[in-house]
Amino acid sequence: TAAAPSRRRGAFIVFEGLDRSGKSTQVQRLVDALNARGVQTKGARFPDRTLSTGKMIDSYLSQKADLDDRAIHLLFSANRWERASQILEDLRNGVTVVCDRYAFSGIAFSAIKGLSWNWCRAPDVGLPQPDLVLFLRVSPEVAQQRGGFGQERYETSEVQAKVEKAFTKLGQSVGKDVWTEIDADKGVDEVHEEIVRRVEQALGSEALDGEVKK
Ligand code: T5A
Ligand code: NA
Repeated sequence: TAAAPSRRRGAFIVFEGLDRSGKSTQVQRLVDALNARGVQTKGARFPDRTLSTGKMIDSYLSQKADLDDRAIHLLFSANRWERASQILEDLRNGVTVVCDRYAFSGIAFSAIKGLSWNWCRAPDVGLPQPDLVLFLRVSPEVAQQRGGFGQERYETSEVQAKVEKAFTKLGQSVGKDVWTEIDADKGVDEVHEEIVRRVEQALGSEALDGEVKK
């Protein structure tokens, strides 16, 4: 596929999924593949542990610090807002941004604690909206084969099962043209090829002639 004409904005592509669904692996593969085709592309990830809010989030996830459920929710959102203007600038300059987790993770991981969906959604309202969400669906059995659970918060089969339900509900609230599920039980190459097919369709979208959705 040829590079998109320069008058177009970049595409905002978000990966979501459970632990060990292969998000980080596939983000890197996609960034490299698009750049190799002449589509200027950058990677991003949330939480971004290098930002000031990211340090507090890192302490929370690694269980060095405890925080109120609402406080950590707002920090995850603030972490996205810290990066938002850079993402917007890149997209407007024609750079495609491929992001490892975004606001869907924010809602899913907080809603399972009993916080209301509307309260969870509110702090992310106004952030750049993805043109495409790739939800990597991995079965618990396959995820298990990719290594045991780590020491971080949320890395238990109980939490993962609840989060999967929350993601499924979120997916139903997002248009099918934006939210797309990928069978992530398959091998790295096979998953990558499927992702490239979906992304090629998104890069052809007329939406990229317009402004970034918020
Ligand atoms: N969170 C996040 C919130 O609560 N609120 C928020 O707002 C946000 C943004 C962050 C945690 O924070 C929560 C969610 C998370 O609990 P993280 O640092 O993003 O955590 O960690 P994870 O995304 O969970 O990272 P993982 O490393 O577990 O999963 P990935 O990125 O999905 O998987 P990846 O690519 O690192 O691969 C894992 C292993 O599997 C292999 C890889 O080589 C690697 O060893 N692998 C495959 N093996 C076979 N076949 C394939 N297709 C494979 N793909 C990868
Ligand atoms: Na990861």
